[in-house]
Amino acid sequence: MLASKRSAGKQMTFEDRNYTVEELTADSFDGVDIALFSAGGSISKQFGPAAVEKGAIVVDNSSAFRMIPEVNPQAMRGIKVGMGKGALIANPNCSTIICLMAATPLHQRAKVLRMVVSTYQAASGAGAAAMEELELQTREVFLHLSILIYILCVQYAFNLFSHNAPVLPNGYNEEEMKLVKETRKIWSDLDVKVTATCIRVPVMRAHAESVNLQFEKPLDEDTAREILKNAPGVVVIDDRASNHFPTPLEVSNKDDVAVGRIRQDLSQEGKLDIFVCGDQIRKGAALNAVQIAEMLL
Ligand code: 2RA
Repeated sequence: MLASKRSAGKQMTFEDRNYTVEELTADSFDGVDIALFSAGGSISKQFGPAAVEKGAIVVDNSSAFRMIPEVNPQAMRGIKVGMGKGALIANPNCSTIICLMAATPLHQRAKVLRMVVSTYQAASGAGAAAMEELELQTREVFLHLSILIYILCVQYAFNLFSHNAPVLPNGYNEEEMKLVKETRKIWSDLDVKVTATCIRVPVMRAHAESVNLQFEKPLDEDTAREILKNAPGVVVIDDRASNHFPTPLEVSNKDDVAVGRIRQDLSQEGKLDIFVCGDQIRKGAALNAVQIAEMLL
């Protein structure tokens, strides 16, 4: 386990085993087969190439090209531990992974021409501090200390706001443009039209996404539901009679992405609406990276 000099020496426990954090240096990768990076883009840029140079296969949670095992395994063709040279494989952004886990099986059947995504992203996507902030603020609001929040900081509790990523000259923020660009990369389709609106919501760790899909070939809702029921890593929760559909709480701490509200778009022929929920920490980041690493063995 590698980290900055400041964290070196700390003890971490994972599955009842203790690990001592070591300082990350360019020499940290001698004899390493697989290196999981999740320390932000600048660290990946600085140390990813050094790790590849030492022959490690880097699975990176922040960089250039993107891979979801159930969606585009071909992106890893020929990359294996012991092949005698390193490689760099990147985890897509969490909102992209969760969206494409449901949209891709439908795309593979009827080719998506245009995708409109509205995301409702959990605090976990902004890090552990944001989760602590949400919990603290929620307590404070109930303890009638809310005036403190309005003075001090962004209110997560009982509030939602446009995603905290920087807004670009085109008016989209970086989170939205990741969905646009990564979908085209992962589907190897530079023509697919994607637009997204990413919102941060007062939910701890699972993202929700409303997705409208326009297809090249006809695809009815019953066929779409059957495709999704058989899609790897996806569970269908679509019970209209009891109004039971995916919720962030129901998918939290679970590996599968849940999809429901599967229906024809009544505003235009050839379109479907779906609603997707997935745990941002698991399938949105850590699980996807570990699945990539497992494919390398
Ligand atoms: C978010 N993209 O803001 C992040 C998760 N890594 O939710």
